[in-house]
Amino acid sequence: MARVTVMDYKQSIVEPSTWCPGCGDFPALAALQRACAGLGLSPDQVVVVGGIGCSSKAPSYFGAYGFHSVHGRAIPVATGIKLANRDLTVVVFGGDGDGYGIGLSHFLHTVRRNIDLVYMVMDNHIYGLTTGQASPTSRKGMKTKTSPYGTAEYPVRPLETALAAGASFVAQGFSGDVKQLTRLVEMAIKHRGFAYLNVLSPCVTFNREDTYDFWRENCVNLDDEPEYDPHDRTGAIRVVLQHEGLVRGLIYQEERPSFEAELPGLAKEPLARQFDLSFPEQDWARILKDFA
Ligand SMILES: Cc1ncc(C[n+]2csc(CCOP(=O)(O)OP(=O)(O)O)c2C)c(N)n1
Ligand code: SF4
Repeated sequence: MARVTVMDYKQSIVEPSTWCPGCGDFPALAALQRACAGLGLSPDQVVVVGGIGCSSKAPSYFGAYGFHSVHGRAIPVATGIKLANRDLTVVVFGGDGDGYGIGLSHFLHTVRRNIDLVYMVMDNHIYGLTTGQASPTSRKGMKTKTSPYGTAEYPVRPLETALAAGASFVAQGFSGDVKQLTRLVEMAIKHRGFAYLNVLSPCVTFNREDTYDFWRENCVNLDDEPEYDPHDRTGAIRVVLQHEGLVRGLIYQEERPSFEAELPGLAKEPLARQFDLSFPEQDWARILKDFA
């Protein structure tokens, strides 16, 4: 194949995008496109999986394989894809509602299993697609459609949660800094194991509190902290607690075998190549007819 460029990854299956102008998901998707092209990955070796939400529509806007699944279940779908063919780069791209609400248990179990996936969460602290209800990461007291007097609950704190659950890679990026975000995505793709990347990605339509300016002004950039050691889990938890989650950059990374590497059945060829998976033409036609 000819040299891969970012334009290969910009080929959208669905045009035009339904994302609002200024949505933080645009730069985050651009970072993923740049990272895949920058690493020279061929689009036929990349799969993007979404659940349901604005952010979860990413597979439709990305020039590679994609699977737009159901709300909160993107990680199990991605796990199946990865275990069937571990040669693929599998990226889950979704929202905080999708991943930290209905999908939270999948997140925790995948963290501890250390399956070799990239998980990018567009954390806008709101339900975007359903037009502005409180999400699991909405700040306590935040006024939303479902909390007109302010939310009564403390938010899920995903960075601490992932670190405490044993994550081997934890990073946080910001849609207002595509350069850093692209670098973090590249590191996440290269990491062997579950690479969790929370992205502070403003919803410009339904969240007027967590804006580009708010995050730009209030986030500590770990790239500017030369003393910070991203290989010390206790230090990572400390820095996240100290800044109440308002940090960005690589927070923690540890080398340890991925789930697939621990399974003897997957040690040789990917499963997809161990069996004949060819599918008769007439069966395709029958399945497509069922969905028509
Ligand atoms: C099982 C199920 N429950 C609820 C919904 C309704 N629903 C669709 S998207 C969504 C939340 C979207 O928020 P988030 O995942 O944060 O993504 P965003 O739209 O903000 O990118 C909800 C509750 C659904 N589609 N399926
Ligand atoms: S509603 Fe919010 S999250 Fe959805 S596309 Fe618009 S700005 Fe983005």
